[in-house]
Amino acid sequence: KPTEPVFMEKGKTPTVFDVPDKFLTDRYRPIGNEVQSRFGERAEQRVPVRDITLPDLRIPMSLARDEQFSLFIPRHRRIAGRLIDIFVGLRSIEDLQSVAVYARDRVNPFLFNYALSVALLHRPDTKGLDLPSFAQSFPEKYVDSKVFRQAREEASVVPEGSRMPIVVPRDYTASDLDPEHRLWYFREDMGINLHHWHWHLVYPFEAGDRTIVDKDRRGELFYYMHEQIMARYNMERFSNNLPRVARFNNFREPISEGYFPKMDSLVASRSWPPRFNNIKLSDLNRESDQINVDINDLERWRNQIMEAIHKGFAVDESGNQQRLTEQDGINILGNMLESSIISPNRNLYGDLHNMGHVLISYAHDPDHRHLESFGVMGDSATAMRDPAFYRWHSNIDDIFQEHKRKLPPYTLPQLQYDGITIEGLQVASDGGQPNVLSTFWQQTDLDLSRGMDFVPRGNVFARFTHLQHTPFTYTLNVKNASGAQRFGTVRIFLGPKTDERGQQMLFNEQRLMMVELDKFVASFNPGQNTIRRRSEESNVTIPFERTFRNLDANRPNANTSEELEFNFCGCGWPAHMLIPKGLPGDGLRCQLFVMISNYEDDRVDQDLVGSCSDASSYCGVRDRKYPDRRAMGFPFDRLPRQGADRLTNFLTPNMSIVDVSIRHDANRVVQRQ
Ligand code: CUO
Repeated sequence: KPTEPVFMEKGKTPTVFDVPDKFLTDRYRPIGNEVQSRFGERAEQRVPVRDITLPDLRIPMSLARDEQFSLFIPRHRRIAGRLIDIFVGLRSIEDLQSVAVYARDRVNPFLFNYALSVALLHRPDTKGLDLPSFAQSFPEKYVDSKVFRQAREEASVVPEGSRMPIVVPRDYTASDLDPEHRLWYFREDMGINLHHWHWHLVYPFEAGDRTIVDKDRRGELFYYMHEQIMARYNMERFSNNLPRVARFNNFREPISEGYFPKMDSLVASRSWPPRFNNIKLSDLNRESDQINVDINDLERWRNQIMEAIHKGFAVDESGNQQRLTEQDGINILGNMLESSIISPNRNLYGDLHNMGHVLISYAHDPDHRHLESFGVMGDSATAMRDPAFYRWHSNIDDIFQEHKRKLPPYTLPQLQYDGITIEGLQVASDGGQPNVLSTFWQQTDLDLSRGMDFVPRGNVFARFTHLQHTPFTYTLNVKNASGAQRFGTVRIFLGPKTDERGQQMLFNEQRLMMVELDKFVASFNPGQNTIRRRSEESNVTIPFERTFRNLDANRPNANTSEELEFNFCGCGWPAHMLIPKGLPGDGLRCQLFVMISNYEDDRVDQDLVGSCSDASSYCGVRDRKYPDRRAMGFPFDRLPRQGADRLTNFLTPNMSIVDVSIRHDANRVVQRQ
């Protein structure tokens, strides 16, 4: 569609690209002038597009415009890698713009958006550009398909300004007959799915240019970010009287949890296929996707990886041993298991995690006889909606834990910080009682118009419901007996106090459900110190406005330089999901844990100015090293030392815990202002 601006649209100024004739597709070339003038009339801004020699787009164009696109499918990855290379390799922004405009009318829209986004994030000359929110470009991946018909009707009948938001029902994918459905607000949360999509955008596992993949500790971060998703999901399960996730480790067993997404792809003009209850995986042979993978392959790869873990080394493609050391083993394993192109040996260790996504996403049509595309598990933008995601990732996480279980437990000297003692710890919600956190529902409006075709234009909003909590403050009283100023990293975690049977948890189980809430560096003067920290400052989250940036193009700061920081930067756990939902009444019983570690052992010397580091625990920092030298998940990433069977026995003076309850008020629904 020649009218739709690529990434230049600023606010509501209609923009049109003045393109050389040869840029028009065959269908439009004969009526080129008419098309250009018809759409050009309303344009307030015209962007000239330079006529350049165009690169060979045959490979990117080999994916049809109306196909679904998945990074998990090797053929699609190769195609995407090619397009990324083309975009990254262009010499100037003007050339990039020309090729992008040309490609946009020819290349599959998801592929185009993905490859251009990766290129814009990684080219030195485009790092300041604002990417439109993915949820706005492709709302079809985030909301009930019914919303679109209603939105079109609203837009064509009601003038802008008088339009009412279309209310996305609270839980539209299933009924309470399905216990798994209690988790709808987590699995189908737009912010969580955007975070996951963005994370994989920042950490692609394949690209022609190795430097795009080979980021500092990316394999370890793959492990840790997904481990935290599992910890968070298990806390949410406890918040809904459900047991923790059962690993999907027998690949031949039926998957009892079905999922019916109720979403339509506007691009593919097809519904996302469902997966029925109790479906088994099958060997895949889908010629059009060039996929030929057996369950047996998954099993073989898993066994090879397990063997590497038990032997303590991987074997690379030249037959050399690569040791899985205390320091780097987890990073190598992450790349091996995911897998990424920096896996030590993709022939031997295969592509376990990615292919698990693919097998699950094609369980309904393994040989393509019904001409169906993949289910939501096949796309990082939608995978977290499916209960099977958590069963699969629980299996993946357990393989990582197998390696972690082999490492020596942390010794007391590794955990202690001489002279630093936490003497008091409290958390308080604004206007609430101490050590009680509260959650409720909130409704927010999202403008869908950018991702839909209709006239007349103008905003149409969908109103969706999500979890929210009352902001809170941690207060720490810390004694520094060292006689000098000291620096420490304050590490804050939250875990369930009891398991699904109501029993006090063993440390070794609880540690795997410890959710990181925050991490920051603080200085301690000799004597008594009081540290206060707000929940909004968390080092794992990004603020609501950034998760849904461009929500409203008319907001005061739209398109100013402040917003240019918001790129890498769309990665981060959504702030509204910082803490689990909890339970009504007395609430969910949790333990809040705080540790202060010696900053001298944690520090990574680098300049973080202007590098958007505020969700660094889960997302790293753009173009920088991971900003904490300790193993990710420290101090909970290893088995406890002898005698530390409960969290209370694990504590050293520089740690502290307090009981906290999370209370959920299901009747409180607040409209976001
Ligand atoms: Cu993020 Cu399985 O890696 O989805």
